[in-house]
Amino acid sequence: MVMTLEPPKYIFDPANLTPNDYKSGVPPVWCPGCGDYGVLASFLKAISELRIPREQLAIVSGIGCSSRFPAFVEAYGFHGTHGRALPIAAGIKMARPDLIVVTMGGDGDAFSIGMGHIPHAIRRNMDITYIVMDNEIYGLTKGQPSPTSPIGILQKASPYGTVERPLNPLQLALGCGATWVARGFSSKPKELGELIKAAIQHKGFSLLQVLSPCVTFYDTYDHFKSITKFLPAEHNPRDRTSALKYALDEQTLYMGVFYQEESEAFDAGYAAMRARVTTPNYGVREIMNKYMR
Ligand SMILES: Cc1ncc(C[n+]2csc(CCOP(=O)(O)OP(=O)(O)O)c2C)c(N)n1
Ligand code: SF4
Ligand SMILES: [Mg+2]
Repeated sequence: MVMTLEPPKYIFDPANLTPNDYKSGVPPVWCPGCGDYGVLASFLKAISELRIPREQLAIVSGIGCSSRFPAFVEAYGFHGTHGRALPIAAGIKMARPDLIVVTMGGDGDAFSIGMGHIPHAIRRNMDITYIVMDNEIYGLTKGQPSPTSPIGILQKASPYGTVERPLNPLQLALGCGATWVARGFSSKPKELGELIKAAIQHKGFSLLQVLSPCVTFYDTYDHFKSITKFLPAEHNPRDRTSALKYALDEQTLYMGVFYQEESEAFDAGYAAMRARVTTPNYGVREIMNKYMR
């Protein structure tokens, strides 16, 4: 008797996807009203519109409320250690260059403990998307100031106000030479979804800062609504100087693609280098004979 095997249920038709197809079934545990819900909804819509097969997507995070993200998406997920999402993502991308690798996390995870990894991810231009959900606070640990908190912020851990100036993530990325830099807002889900799609489609490292308020420890909804604006049409995203000018504006938090440039991603250069290494004259013994005398 010939048996016909039914395809496993987790393989689904990538031509017919909805955001719900990417829900893992694990209900998000964020506080009601947390901006991260908006980011999740925009993300699910973006990946369904890009028709990314679930087995082609890897989501990597560190630690924080926002870093719980991989649990809620039906894809490969890696909830890593605090600040180490980028090196984990880089390792995954090196081992499986065919995967779409998206790193998610918070401002603390990215710009405090994880800060050392960012300039290197940028200069390598690995094909990784980094979505930083910036609530200007450490949410998970109950409201300590983060590197993006404004000066003077009053919190339990800073009862007399902080004296440190905030870091500007877009200035950092542009200054390090990033090939794709943008800012979105969780309360603008349609535009945020488009930014997520563009970030994933960019060949190289993309940094998307998403303003995503923490309603419990530092509710910035009204502030962000009053200070955000889309980049004007005359801004040319291929002009790094113009991008920096808008990134440095302290009166307005501009949203949109600040900068984009097509240049060789790490993966392509690395593959070409490997092809040179594996030629017969470059076996381990030959290399040792040549260089290790
Ligand atoms: C090595 C280490 N140091 C400190 C912590 C404590 N810790 C967990 S999450 C976090 C900050 C999270 O802030 P952020 O990345 O902004 O995420 P949010 O919760 O705001 O989304 C800290 C300090 C930890 N888990 N591991
Ligand atoms: S503590 Fe803040 S960041 Fe964390 S889930 Fe609640 S609202 Fe969101
Ligand atoms: Mg945070």
